[in-house]
Amino acid sequence: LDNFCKTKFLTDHQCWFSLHAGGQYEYILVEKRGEKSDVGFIQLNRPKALNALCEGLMRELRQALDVFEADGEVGAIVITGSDRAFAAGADIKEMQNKTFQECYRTDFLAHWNRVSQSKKPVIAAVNGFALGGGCELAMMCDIIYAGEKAQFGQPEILLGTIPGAGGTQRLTRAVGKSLAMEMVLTGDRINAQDAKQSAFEMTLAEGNHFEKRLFHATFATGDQKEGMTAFVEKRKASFQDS
Ligand code: CO8
Repeated sequence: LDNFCKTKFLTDHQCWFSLHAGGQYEYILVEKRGEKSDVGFIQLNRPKALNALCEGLMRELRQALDVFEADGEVGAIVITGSDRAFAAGADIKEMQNKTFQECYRTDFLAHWNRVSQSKKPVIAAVNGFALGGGCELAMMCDIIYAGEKAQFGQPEILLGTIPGAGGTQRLTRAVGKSLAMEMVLTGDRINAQDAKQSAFEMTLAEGNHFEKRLFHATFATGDQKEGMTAFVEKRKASFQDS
């Protein structure tokens, strides 16, 4: 992104418009909104996959955040999805066949934290499914506004894995230990009313690091392979505790 703008000698503002007009983004829609064009608006736009967070989408999200952060006109950033889905989680088809070694060596999905590192306030406007990584993405934002149709959940257990982007940590702080454990251990979802609880703000580095290692370790199990394969093959998983 930097190179793109630098080679064209663009200012941040021009860079943004150039990217926008040039359709550089495949998985997100990006524009500046508000009377003063001071709201950076990012819409996840992968409708056929319910905004599943594939590598490409997350890369573009980081790029858009970089552009808005560097843009002096922008005061706050909004991340949203569609009525049907904020995001249905990390892309299961993309990670289905990863090995433990690969996850560990590449520190799989480590860069997802970018959203929580934004220097400008980030608001998640959530409707529809906010599941797994989608729920975690929403919780990385500073404020969550949830619509009537919002459904939050951490269904990783149904895939033979665990939350890997802060779910075990941020959810606990957002809805309390009891409900968080219930959600993580059953995969059950909650709606906006249930989720309306106290705010959270933590650094969470240690907890997140520990969680990431355990998340990676699930890729060494047969149950993760079975859970994700079953999802892709549209059948119920048959877990063997392996
Ligand atoms: N990944 C890939 N594709 C997906 C995903 C996903 N997470 N969710 C939905 N899709 C796809 C489906 O495969 C389907 O595509 P196709 O038509 O090509 O088969 C399309 O989106 C529509 O989905 P459905 O037909 O299943 O739609 P339904 O309305 O019947 O169901 C659900 C909607 C309930 C949302 C269902 O799609 C579902 O259960 N999705 C999976 C939800 C899930 O398990 N999310 C967690 C993923 S794991 C995760 O996020 C781990 C995060 C770890 C982060 C670590 C960071 C360091």
